[in-house]
Order: sequence, then C-alpha cells, then structure tokens
Amino acid sequence: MNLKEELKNLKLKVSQQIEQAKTLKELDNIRVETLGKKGPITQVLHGMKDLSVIERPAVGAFANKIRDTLAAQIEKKKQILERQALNDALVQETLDVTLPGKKVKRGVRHILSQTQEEIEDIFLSMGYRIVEGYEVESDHYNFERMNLPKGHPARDMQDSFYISEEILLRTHTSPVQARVMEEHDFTKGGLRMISPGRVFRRDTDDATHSHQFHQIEGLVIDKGITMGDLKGTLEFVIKKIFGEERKIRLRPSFFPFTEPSVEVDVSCFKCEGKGCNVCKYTGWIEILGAGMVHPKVLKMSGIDPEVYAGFAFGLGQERIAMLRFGINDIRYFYTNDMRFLGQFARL
Ligand code: 2U9
Repeated sequence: MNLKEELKNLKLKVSQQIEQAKTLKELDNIRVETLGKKGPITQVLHGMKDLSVIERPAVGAFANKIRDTLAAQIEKKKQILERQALNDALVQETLDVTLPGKKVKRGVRHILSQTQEEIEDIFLSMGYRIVEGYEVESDHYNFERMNLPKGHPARDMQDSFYISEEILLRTHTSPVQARVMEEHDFTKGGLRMISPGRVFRRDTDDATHSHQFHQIEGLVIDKGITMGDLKGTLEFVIKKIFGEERKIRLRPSFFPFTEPSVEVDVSCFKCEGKGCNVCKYTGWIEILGAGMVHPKVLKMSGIDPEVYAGFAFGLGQERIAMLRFGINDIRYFYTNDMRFLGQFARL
C-alpha cells in the first residue's frame, strides 16, 4: 500500500473514532494519538525523505490536508461535547425551588437574661448606669464596707464560699456599688447605678433557695435624696414590671447597710388584693428590700453623710421571674431543660 492510501485509511478510521467519542477526555486521547509527535501523520511526514523528489510535494500536501481536516473535525466535536457536558450539568444541578425549606431551630434567651434586660432597660430610661463587678470578692468589699464587721450576727444570713480567709464568692452585688462609690466624682453630679449579677450563698438548695442566684441592686446618692425618692422610684419600676394598676406598700425592716430599712410589697397581680394562693391570702407580695444608705456606709466610701444622702435596694431576679410566670421551683432556672427554657420565647 502506498503512503497516500495509508493516509486515506487512517483518515477514515480516525474520523470514525472522532464521531464515536463520548467524552472530552476520549477525544483528547484521539487528538494526541493521531496528530501528536509520535502519531501516524507525523510518521508519514518523516518517512517522506525516502520518496522521490517528484512524489514528495504531493504526498506532503496530502498529509497536511488530512491533518488539518482531522484537526478541524476534532475541534468541532470538542465544541459539541462541551455543550453536551454543560447541558448535562445544568440538568443534574437543577434546583427544585418548590421543595419546602428546612426549618431553622431558633434559640430563646434564658428567662433570667430576659428578666435582667427588661429591668435594665427601665433603669437606663431613668439615666442609671449599669455596672457589673467581680464574682470573686474580698471580705472587705463584700462585708466590711457594707457595715457587716467580722462577728456581726447578720453575717450568718449570708454565709459565703471562702477561697481564703479574705477572699470569697460575693453574697450580694453590693461590693460593686462600694467600688463605684469610692471612685465617683461627686463634683460632677450624683450617682445613679444598678448592678445586676450572680451571687452565692452557703444555703441548702430547695424549691425557693439556691446556693447561687441573681440579684439586681440599685444605688442613688446625691444631695437631698429622701425616702420619697426611694418610694417614687420603686413604685415607677414595680408598675413597669407588674402593671400600672399595682400599688406598693413599705414595711419597716432591718439591713445593716441601710437605715431606715424597708421591705417593699406589691399588690397581688393575680387576685388584685382579694386574697389568693399567690399572695397567701394577704393581698400583698414581698418583692424587694430597700432603705436609706447607712451613714457609716457612706463614710467608709469617703462620702460626707452631712452633705450627701442616698437610697439603695436589692431584688432577686429569680423571685421576680417566678412570680410573673408562676414558676414553682427555682431549680428549673439552672437545669437547662429545653421544655422549660423554650416556653419563654418572646412573641
Ligand atoms: C450600698 C448600700 C446599700 C442594697 C440593699 C436590700 C436592701 C435587700 C435583698 C433582696 C432580695 C437581697 O436578693 S435578695 O435576697 N436585698 O433587701 N439590698 S438594701 O443596699 C445597699 C447596697 C449598696 C453601697
């Protein structure tokens, strides 16, 4: 068989292969095998040196023509296969936008966080600062500065967890106030603050007691502050929390850090004062403690009680939330049961 015929047969065979190629990879293999350096056409062109000078140009031109024809056929097939690959991908990757979406589970703020933030917002609206302090405190700031010297019987009510003789877990957030009081520049005006946070007491846990709970304490110090300011402020706040129809009542009490001291009751929001199980048939619910800051406490923070006066109060966040939502066991707040926590989604 002469070279021309060999080339014709080759073209026929490769043309068929190109036509039947199913993938771009297959097509590329054909291209390399046929038109590459070691391919048959290159071989033919190399073999031309054995031909006579007369035959050479015609065979050369023929070989080149076949090479160009096959290259063009490969290029055309390549475009077809590429389009096909794109179409296949489009079909396979089609999104069914009518399928229902996956439901995203949304978390809920812990009911104590919600309670704290709600009360913070009320005080922020009245220009109070919110200050958070240390949970690990010194005996000095936790007790001494609150007029609870060593050996004072009222210390028994707030037995703490001691880290050393002088370092303990705070039993109330009062030390935060003591620290702010001594830093406050009274030449620039009075002090209005609340300190929310976790506190610790060496108590036995039951339905209404926990060795750790959350308080919000408040403190206002300025010239001319009176018991009237205390009552007006607390009435405003309690109405915001429990409803505008509520009344408040002050009863005399005792705290070492305030004098005089009071317990503050709110009129029962369930029976409106008629008597029910929530108010234990008294019509009133004890909600917080308060009083005028003891002159000794002012003095210990470098404030002259002859010039300045102040009121302070303290409330338990758990107690507020339990009353509002009818929660009958304080331990629900800490056991992370989703059936409990999930009920307090803000609507
Ligand atoms: C300074 C001076 C005085 C904070 C006060 C109470 C009354 C009070 C209890 C409420 C329920 C604690 O969480 S509870 O068990 N607190 O009754 N707390 S006056 O008095 C202060 C605080 C800071 C400098």
